[in-house]
Amino acid sequence: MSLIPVPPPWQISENEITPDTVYYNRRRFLKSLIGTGIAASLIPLNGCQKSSSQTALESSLQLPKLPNIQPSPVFKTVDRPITKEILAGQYNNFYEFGGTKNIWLKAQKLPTENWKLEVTGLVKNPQTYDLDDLKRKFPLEERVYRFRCVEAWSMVLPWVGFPMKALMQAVEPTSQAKFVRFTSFYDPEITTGPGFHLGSLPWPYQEGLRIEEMANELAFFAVGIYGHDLPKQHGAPLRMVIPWKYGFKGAKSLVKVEFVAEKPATYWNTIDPNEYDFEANVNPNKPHPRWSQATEKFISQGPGLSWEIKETLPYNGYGEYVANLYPNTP
Ligand SMILES: Nc1nc2c(c(=O)[nH]1)N[C@H]1C(S)=C(S)[C@@H](COP(=O)(O)O)O[C@H]1N2
Ligand SMILES: [Mo]
Repeated sequence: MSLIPVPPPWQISENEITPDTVYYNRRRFLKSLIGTGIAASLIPLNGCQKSSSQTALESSLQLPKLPNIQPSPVFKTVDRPITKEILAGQYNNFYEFGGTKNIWLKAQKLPTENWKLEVTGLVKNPQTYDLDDLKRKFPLEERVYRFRCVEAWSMVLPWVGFPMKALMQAVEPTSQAKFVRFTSFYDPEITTGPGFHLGSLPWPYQEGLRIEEMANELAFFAVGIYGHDLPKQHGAPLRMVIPWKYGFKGAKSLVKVEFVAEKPATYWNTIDPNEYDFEANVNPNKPHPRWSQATEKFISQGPGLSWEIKETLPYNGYGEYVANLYPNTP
């Protein structure tokens, strides 16, 4: 796979793309919470560092191609182009490794060898899978999905993976299972994001779905992107992709999937339930308490970081598949 060199200014800082108020407030909020200067951890790059970082970025994306991937017959295009790989691979959120948009580099510390996914809780067949098991047992396909972050930026990403409902069929949830808790990799020796050692943030990163949401055709486990294994910054080796919800619902680097009876506590919802609700469906008519969700900054082709303002769609454009899950939403 040939990578397009990143044109200067290739290193994107979040305040170039997020409205200043958003940037300031989300950062200020975290800052007040953990008492440390997150904005200060943005690394200014000089020419020398730039080229070594650029090489590091390119090599972080040069990963084994996944063989025999079928394109999904249904989810193969959307109304806008696929985001350039080199932009998607350097504009990430992964708070375990920091609160800035240069965490793609810090995330390279994530150890992905001998990865295990434990599937447990209210199921008939609890399982512990390794990555090869997952890739062998489940039908891998490529799905091109819109991706919308709660911070009002968006991309289109070509994920490779399998539907969550295939995993559900394998483990057979019992009738008591009403919710599912997803847990990300956690090791305070390695994941050195802001406040990690202060004990004030609700690590590990966890997310949750209702069981009917997990069973929806669209809910997806990704083991790859752009035709190859998942880069660490995207949540290697396995992450959730829930395209009709805000990006934070898609926990990265999963180690555990647990079927439970009660609604699980989740990371952002625990930090601030008014700003990050459990359901978190993309909804242009429901503003975030501090900004509108009516439009989004679509990051697509570059060169460098550029975006187009697009209208945000209800359920991120996937209403025909998921609106029936929410009969009480107008
Ligand atoms: N474990 C973990 N998962 C996470 C996050 C995180 O900080 N930690 N950030 C979330 C947010 S806010 C977004 S927008 C997406 C970003 O995914 P990407 O970096 O692959 O685009 O990951 C989500 N999953
Ligand atoms: Mo996000």
